[in-house]
Amino acid sequence: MTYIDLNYTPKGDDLICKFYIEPGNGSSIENSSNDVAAESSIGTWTEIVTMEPEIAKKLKPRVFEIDKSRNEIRIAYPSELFEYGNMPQILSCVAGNVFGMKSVRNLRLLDIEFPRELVKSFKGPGFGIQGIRKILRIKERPLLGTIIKPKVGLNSEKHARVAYESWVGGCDIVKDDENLTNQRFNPFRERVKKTLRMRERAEDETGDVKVYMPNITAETTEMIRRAKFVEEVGGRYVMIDIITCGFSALQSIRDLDLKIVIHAHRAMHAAFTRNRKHGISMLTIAKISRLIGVDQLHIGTAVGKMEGPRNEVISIKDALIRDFFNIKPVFPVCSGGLHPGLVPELMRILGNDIIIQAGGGIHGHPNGTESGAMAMKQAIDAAMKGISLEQYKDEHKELEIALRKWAGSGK
Ligand code: RUB
Ligand code: CA
Repeated sequence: MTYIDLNYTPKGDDLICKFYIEPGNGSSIENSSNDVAAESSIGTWTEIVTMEPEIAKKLKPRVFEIDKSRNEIRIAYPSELFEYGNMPQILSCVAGNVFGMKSVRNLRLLDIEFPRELVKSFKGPGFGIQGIRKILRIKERPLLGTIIKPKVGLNSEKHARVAYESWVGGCDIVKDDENLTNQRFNPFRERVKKTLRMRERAEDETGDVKVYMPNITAETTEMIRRAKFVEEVGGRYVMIDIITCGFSALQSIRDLDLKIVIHAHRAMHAAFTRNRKHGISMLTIAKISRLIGVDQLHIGTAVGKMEGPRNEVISIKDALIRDFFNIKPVFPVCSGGLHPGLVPELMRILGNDIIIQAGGGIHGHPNGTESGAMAMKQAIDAAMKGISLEQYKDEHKELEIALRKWAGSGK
């Protein structure tokens, strides 16, 4: 059976996947594309006697585009192939066995276009950018967050203390790191209670709204207990390592419909997003996460310590905020190796609708966390006013010290 139909025009309810493809030994791009379309839908390695013409008629996908100069193909899948609202099932089709077939040497899922009805079967973010800006009462500037450092090791008292210093220095958001959950040296419930108490103190002292994002990452039922606990004790946010937990676990949290913003950390994504020829693009992960319903997602920085080309980071940001049927826009989070000296460039590339997070770039300030937060906030203020850091630092000593310490780093 051939799945190639270059005259096919996709229908409105088709799901369209764009792949980068390198044929395996001896195969042509046409044959390999055919194999990908077959394995991800109704076919297998040989003709089968159980195949009925009706099945093929209803469920057969079409390879409708083959661009040999770029090794890119597009496949249109009839939406009947998919269970609505079931992301694991959708991915088991279009991002499942295909990556392991001998027929492809390399295969990368570059993008998925979801049809309206399938989109409508997911909730999307509960809050999104507008909802979050409303909670924090910040209209235009980027939000400023920090990750408590060291990543792990502080006890709950010290953790709460560092959080407090970050907030009074000017951070809006304080978050746990991706590998801090419920270790003995810093138990989850104790940490949440103590840190939220400090949040109230910081709010009283500054008159601003502050938020804490405890990392609830765990086995799903435990994660649900933790999310409910956060809501009970007055938290407004949770953070989840969405790749290590899995999309289904994420959906279980989203489906609780708590009055809680969901921050998504993407630790482990690079195991399959980094290789430009094989795996799944971060753009695809971003779209999936938005559909299921994260409110904030790490997208990279285009500057700083983490890998990720500038144009790719921009396209991920665009995918999080552009119109997507009824699905709210997700707040893009820039994080990884950031410090005040990189802020204007970051805002120039990505705009103001971002969350800027710094861990080392705040807690590494020679005068401590509070000064570190002040320096980051000063850098944002300078960029918002269109004043260069060189000029702004003359009147802002925290910024001046930070710029000196990290001169040239991350550029
Ligand atoms: C950053 C940090 C985050 C990274 C992850 O700390 O803890 O885990 O942002 O990378 P620091 P990404 O500011 O000290 O570098 O955001 O690219 O997923
Ligand atoms: Ca981290």
